[in-house]
Amino acid sequence: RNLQVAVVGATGAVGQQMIKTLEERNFPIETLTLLSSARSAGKKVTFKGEELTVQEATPDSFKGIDIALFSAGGSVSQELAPHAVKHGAIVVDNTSAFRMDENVPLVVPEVNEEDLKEHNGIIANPNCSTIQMLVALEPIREKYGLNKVIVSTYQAVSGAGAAAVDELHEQTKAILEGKEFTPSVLPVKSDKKHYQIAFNAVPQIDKFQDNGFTFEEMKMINETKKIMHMKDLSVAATCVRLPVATGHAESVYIEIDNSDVTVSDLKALLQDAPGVTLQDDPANQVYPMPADCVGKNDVFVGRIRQDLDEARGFHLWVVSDNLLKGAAWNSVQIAESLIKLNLVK
Ligand code: 11C
Repeated sequence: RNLQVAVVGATGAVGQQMIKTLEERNFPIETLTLLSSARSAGKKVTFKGEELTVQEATPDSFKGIDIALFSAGGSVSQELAPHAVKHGAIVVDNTSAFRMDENVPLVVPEVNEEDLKEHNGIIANPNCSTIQMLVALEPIREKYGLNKVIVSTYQAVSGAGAAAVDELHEQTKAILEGKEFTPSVLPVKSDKKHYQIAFNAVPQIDKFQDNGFTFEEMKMINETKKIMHMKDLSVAATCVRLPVATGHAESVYIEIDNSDVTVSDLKALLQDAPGVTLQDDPANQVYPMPADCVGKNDVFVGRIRQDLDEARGFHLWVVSDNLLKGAAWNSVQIAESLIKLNLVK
């Protein structure tokens, strides 16, 4: 049957991509309800050639809704997701509000789709940088075992929202024109200091925790262990923001259990892995880059090398559109999996 679907945060960077993805996938929708804060209510959005008016999200907005895709910030999810569940909806939440809650499955369909069967109304969509890394690593973990991951990220500003993209454009223009500017969004809008992002690299994504890691880094560490069901996996992350609009890149070092694996084995494995496009031909300078990945749902992997000292160590370069597989597409894919597994009543 066709479903009643709601998008909460419909005017945001991810919300817009969710609507586009629902349309592109021809998701079975009876009615699409677009919800936002009071500030954005009244805006018009086109879906399948029809102009829809965005409405203010309230606890009563979810009557009759089957699936609600949330991407309007953690506090909105905290407040409204329980109301949506009470009205019978399944919530797919793209914020960090419920990710580490043990009653909430945290799902990347290529990795742990079966966890959806344990849901209690809310399903969490992982952080963008975690998702793309795990799509690349899961086939390796499954076949050869995994015991260590060290990742450094090169993340795009759209991960911090549309205002961060505007800030990158405005600063770039100001610098090229020799004009003054005052950073006010990045690295973290609500933190004390703001720094230039244009022509820069900023080693802070989200706020610092007491252990010296940022929250983004801790998300990559904790979410990886939860999704892979490996609480003892050794994971470390350093997350860096670059002046790229869209497309996160990651340099990932892994150590596997098996000591007889070659680069060719890993390439053959990833060539056929779900959700992965292998772009790895150094002789012809073929490797993934954010500019080529924008607008595509896959995770792109290249630069696969064996470590020069550790036979079980490999280096990979992993790139994906952070608004698609990192957010909107993974959420819609979860909704498709819910239908496939017969979990939508
Ligand atoms: C960024 N990864 O690039 C963040 C955005 O927990 O869903 C996603 C935040 C989240 O800034």
